[in-house]
Amino acid sequence: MGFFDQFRQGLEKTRKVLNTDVRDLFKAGEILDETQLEAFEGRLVRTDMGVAAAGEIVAELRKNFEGRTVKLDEVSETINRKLRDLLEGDGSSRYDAEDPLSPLRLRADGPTVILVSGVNGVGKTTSIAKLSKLLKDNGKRVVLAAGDTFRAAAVEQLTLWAGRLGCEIVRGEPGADPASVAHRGAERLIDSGADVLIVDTAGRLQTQKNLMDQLDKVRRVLAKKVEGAPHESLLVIDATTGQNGLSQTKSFSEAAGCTGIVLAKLDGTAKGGVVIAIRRQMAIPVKYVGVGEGIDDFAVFNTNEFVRALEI
Ligand SMILES: Nc1nc2c(ncn2[C@@H]2O[C@H](COP(=O)(O)OP(=O)(O)OP(=O)(O)O)[C@@H](O)[C@H]2O)c(=O)[nH]1
Ligand SMILES: [Mg+2]
Repeated sequence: MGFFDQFRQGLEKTRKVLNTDVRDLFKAGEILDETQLEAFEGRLVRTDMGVAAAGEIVAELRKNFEGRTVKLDEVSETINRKLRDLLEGDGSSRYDAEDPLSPLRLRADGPTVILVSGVNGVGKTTSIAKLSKLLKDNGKRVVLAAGDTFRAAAVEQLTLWAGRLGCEIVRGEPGADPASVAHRGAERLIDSGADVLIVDTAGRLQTQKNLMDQLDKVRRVLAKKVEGAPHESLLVIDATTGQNGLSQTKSFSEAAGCTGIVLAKLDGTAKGGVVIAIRRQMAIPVKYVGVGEGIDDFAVFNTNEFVRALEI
C-alpha cells in the first residue's frame, strides 16, 4: 500500500463525518443558506479542528456562496483550499510524501539522534518501531535505546521489535537511570558506525517535575556524546484524545524542546481535524501520523494528501 492509501485508510472515520455531510447539506442546484452553513460548522467542530478554524471555513463559504445556487465542485474547492491554508500556515509541514525521511533533520556529516517522548500510552514505542522500519527500508542503520526502564514490559516490547527489524538495542536493568541507557546508546551508535539512534522514554506528564528533569538529563547526556544531539525530539500525541489537553501538550513540548510531532492512532478517531488545531496552537509541525497497529501503518504528514484523503 502506498502512503496515500494508508493515509486515506487512517482518515476513514474523519472522512465519514465530513465527506458525506458536504453532499447531504449542500445539494447541487439549491440555494445555500445560513442553516446549512451552521450545520456544516457543527460537523467541522466535531472533527476537533477547533471552533476558530471551523468558523474561518464557514466564513469563506458564506462570503463566496451564501444566497447563491450551490455548485458542489465550487463548494468543495473552497473548503479544500481553506483547509490547505489552515494547515500550511508557514509552510513548514510540507513534506514530500514520496520521500519518507524528508520530515527528519538527518545529519549529513555524522550520526543522528532522535529522542521520543510523550504522555503514557500514546504510542511512543510503537511509533519508534515504525520509524525504525522506515529508516531501515531507506538504507539507514538504526540503534535503539530502551530508555523506559520503569517497566520491564516496555523493554521487552522494544526488544521484540528490534529483533523483528534486525536493529541493535541497548537496554538497562529495570529501574536503571534512563540517562545511562541513553549514554550507552550513544556510545553504541558511534562505535557501530550506525546512522541513527532512537531513544525511547517512559510516558510522563509535564506536571511530574522529577520525570521532566530526568528527560532533561537524557538530553544533556546525548548532547555530550554526539554534537547537536538530540537532532530530533519527537513528541508523540494520541489523536483519539483530540483537542483535549492540547494546552498541556504545548507546555510539554516547550519544556522538552520538541522539534516535531508524531500523531498516533489517527485511524481510531473521527477527530482527524485535530491536525489543524495542532497546527494553530503549537509551534512545531506534525511530521508523521500513525494509522494502525501494524509496523507499516505509518505515513509522512503531507498537507495535500491529508486534504485529498478527506475527499470533500
Ligand atoms: N490503532 C492504532 N493503535 C496504535 C497506534 N500506535 C500505537 N497504537 C497502540 O497503542 C497502544 C500503546 O502503544 P505504545 O507504543 O505501547 O504506547 P507508549 O506511548 O509507548 O506507552 P507507554 O510506554 O506505556 O507510555 C498499543 O496497543 C499500540 O498497538 C496507531 O497508530 N493506531
Ligand atoms: Mg512505551
